[in-house]
Amino acid sequence: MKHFTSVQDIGPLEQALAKAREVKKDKFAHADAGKHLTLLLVFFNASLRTRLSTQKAAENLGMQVMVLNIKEGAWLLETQHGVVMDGDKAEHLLEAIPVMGCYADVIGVRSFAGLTSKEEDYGETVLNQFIRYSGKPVISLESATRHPLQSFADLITIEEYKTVAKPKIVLTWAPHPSALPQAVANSFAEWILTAGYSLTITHPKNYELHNAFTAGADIVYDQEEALQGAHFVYAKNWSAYQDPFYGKRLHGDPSWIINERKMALTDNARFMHCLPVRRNVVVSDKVLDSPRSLVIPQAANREIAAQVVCKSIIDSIKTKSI
Ligand code: AN0
Ligand code: CP
Repeated sequence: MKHFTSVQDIGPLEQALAKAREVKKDKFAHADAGKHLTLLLVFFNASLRTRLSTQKAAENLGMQVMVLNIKEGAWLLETQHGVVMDGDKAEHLLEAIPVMGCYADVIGVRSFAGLTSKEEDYGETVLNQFIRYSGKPVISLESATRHPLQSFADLITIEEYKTVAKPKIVLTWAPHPSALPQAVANSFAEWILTAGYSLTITHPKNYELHNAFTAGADIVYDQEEALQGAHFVYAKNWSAYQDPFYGKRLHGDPSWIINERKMALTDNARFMHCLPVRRNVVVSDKVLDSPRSLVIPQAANREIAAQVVCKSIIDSIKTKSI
């Protein structure tokens, strides 16, 4: 694997899931594989799970890990080309990225959607500059349009907890007080559909996602109808994708919360969320605290997903296939 930015990069999912099961059996089976290789994790946005799980996964493989938080102690970075840099940004990505590439063998990048320009966000302008100018393998730690490490962990979790071969999986929009990216929802849809599962997506009108991610899913505007018979309920807020509403929080209709009454419509479904989650806005305490909730196993599987990805990149570096 050269870069890891979407489900396309991981190869056949059956093999990736088999590797995840191997990692889970013994996290330290390849404890020296990454010796003398350095992973740099660059964060343009906040993170709890991604920073900890990816660092842990890389260290399980013997890699050295450096973390750079752009908003805490680094020079603020200009990302646009051709601008007169007389504002608050002291350094350009055009220098910063190749410099990072001098010190790191692999670079992980978190850069959320700005939600002001669909072209910039869906053109992945920051992630693509890391790929282009670092000369090193790049791992997405959530880019403008996707969060593949999260979706891989979500798929591992579904494989572990499913009780029927073809579960009914429902992705539901949920309320939130601010405008959030579409990345988690896009990626979840992409991975679940690529894995061959049927997916139902439910959201209020005007919250339609980009059909490049959702083609093949059933879109149901009535949340209660969508939840009927579900085995997994994956809740997530996202802002509008469609024009003229791109990046906007159109409303936070509280009736879309996931609570016990909604879960009672399902086939004893498991509740999933990538975290961080707003209690009693997205989901009620009772659902989140119930034994049906998988949010902690999902977070635990982030380490496993990251380790499969890091190992695959290490193998490519060592065999000089990249
Ligand atoms: C982010 C998002 O919705 O993309 C990160 C989720 C992993 N969530 C928030 O900003 C609350
Ligand atoms: N789920 C997830 O990516 O969490 P963080 O934003 O805390 O990394």
